[in-house]
Parts: sequence; structure tokens; C-alpha cells
Amino acid sequence: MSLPAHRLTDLPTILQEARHAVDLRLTRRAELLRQSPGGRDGEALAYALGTAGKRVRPALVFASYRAAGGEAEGIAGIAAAVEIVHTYSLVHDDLPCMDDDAQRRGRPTTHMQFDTSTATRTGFLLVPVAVEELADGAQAMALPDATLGRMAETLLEASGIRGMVGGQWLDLEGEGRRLELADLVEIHRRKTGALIEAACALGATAAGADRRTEAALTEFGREIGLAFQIADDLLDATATSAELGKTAGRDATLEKATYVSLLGVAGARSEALRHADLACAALRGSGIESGALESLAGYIVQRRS
Ligand code: GRG
Repeated sequence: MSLPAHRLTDLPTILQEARHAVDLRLTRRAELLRQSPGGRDGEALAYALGTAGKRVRPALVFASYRAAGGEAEGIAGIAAAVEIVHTYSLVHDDLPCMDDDAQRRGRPTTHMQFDTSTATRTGFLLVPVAVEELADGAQAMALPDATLGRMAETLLEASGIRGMVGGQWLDLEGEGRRLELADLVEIHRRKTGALIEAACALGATAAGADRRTEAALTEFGREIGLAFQIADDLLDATATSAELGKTAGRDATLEKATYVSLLGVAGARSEALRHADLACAALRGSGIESGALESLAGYIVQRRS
């Protein structure tokens, strides 16, 4: 990827702004969940929401919203809704029946900290919590009900069988099997890419973008979503557990096909960069100037965790 330096907007500021606003919402939501349902489930929900991720998806919601001309503060609620769906997926991904991992975001996974049935419930309970957060966000922005309806459809469609759940299912079925690159592209686009695409689409919808702008931001999300998972494959093969805050080398242990196993480290890296370039080209092709989105695209493929 070759971006002229003057077009890059200050990345730490972009991530910090989204993290700060979304963490406030997640902390408030965790407090509510400690009260209801309360008890051990409330504690487990608060624990899962309290783990510190990079908040890339919220940053993409913010940046897409701004790129489409949005200015309201309430966008943090929409961004938090996406992060809550992501959090549910991590809790379930780590379960013994899936990737069976003990560490996440530098802390014990939810099922290690509590137990498997509590963590399973936590994941499921987070889905309606995300929809509640989305509705609260839409209300704070005084968005029409029809817009909230479209946003809920975007988020839930991306989370379901045609998106994240379907991708994870294919991913689990693919363990120990030889996959072609086309199979892997489909798994990556659904398992990881769909929610990232939805994050960008939601920012555009919340801003009331016209069809062309919304399509370009969605296309940006589709390409950067695939690049994100290719970068994740690379990190799993090349970074340490300390850098990742989770067990490195899991893909090889589980005999998963990845971009690295199919194309090697250099081949995977060049595909990640190519898809990041395609993402930025989608913006420029529609005349969208967004230093923030271009910075995020660069970060997604060059990050070390
Ligand atoms: C019932 C089959 C079935 C599935 C349930 C578990 C699940 C749904 C889906 C798994 C989706 C998943 C975990 C995809 C991987 C996405 C990914 C690369 C996560 C890491 O994201 P980062 O790097 O993590 O943004 P942080 O911790 O920074 O938020």
C-alpha cells in the first residue's frame, strides 16, 4: 500500500477517540448488566465487556460516519453495538467446542474465568444487548425508526448465517482439511469481514449517506474486512503470544488453512496490502476523501497485535 504521508490522519487520535467514547458506553452497559440479570451472569457479561480490545470496528464506524458527512456525538452508541457483537463472537470463539483458548486480550477467556456454560450464555445474551445499544444510539441521534430498522438488519445479517456465524461454521468444518484459496476467501469474508463491512455501512446509514456514498463505504469495509483477517493470519504465524494477548500459533495447532499456509508469509502480506489498496480505491473512485479511513486501512494491515 502506498499512501502519501500528507493524506494520513493521526491514527492514535482516531483510535483513541473511538475507544474513549465506546468504553464509556460499554462501562455504563456493564453496570446495568451487573444489576440485571445480575449475579454470576451479570458479572460474566461485565467481564466480557470490560476486556480491552483495539476497538478497530468502532473506529471504522466513526470514520465512515464522518466520511459520509455525519457530525453527531451519538454515533458512539452505534459503534458500541458493533463492538458488543464482536465481543460475543470472541467469547464463543474461545470456547472449548470452538478454538478452545485460555487467553484473550491479555486476560483469561470468559469460560476460564467463569465456566463454559456461563460463557456460552454470556455470548448469547450479548446479542440482544447489542441491539439495545443500537436502539439507544439511534434514539440519541434522533434517527427515524426506518433508519434504525435498516441498521438492525445490517448488523444482524452480518452476524448471522450469511455472515459471521456461517463463516465460523465453515472455518470449523475446514479444520484439518485442504482448502482452496477461493474457499478461504469466502470463510474470511464471512467470519471476519462481514462485521467489519457492517461497521462501515452502519456509519454511512447513520449519517444519511446517499446510495453511492453508502455503496462505496460498504465496499471499503468489504475489502478492508478481508485484509483484516489476512493480517490476523499473518500475526498468528509471526507474532508472539505476549504481543497478541492470546495464544499465538493457534492456526497451525488446529491445522487451519490460512493465507500463510496457502501462500506463505510474503504472499499473504502482499494480498493484505492489495486488498487494503482496493479498499482505498473504492473510496477514491467515489470521490470520498477520508484520511481517517485510509489511516485505518494502513493500520489494519501493518499492526503488530
Ligand atoms: C455458532 C458456528 C457458530 C459461531 C458463533 C464464534 C462466532 C459466532 C464467530 C467467530 C468470529 C470470529 C471470532 C472471527 C475472528 C475475527 C477476528 C480476527 C478477531 C480478532 O479481532 P481484533 O484483532 O481483536 O480486532 P480485539 O481484541 O482487538 O478486539
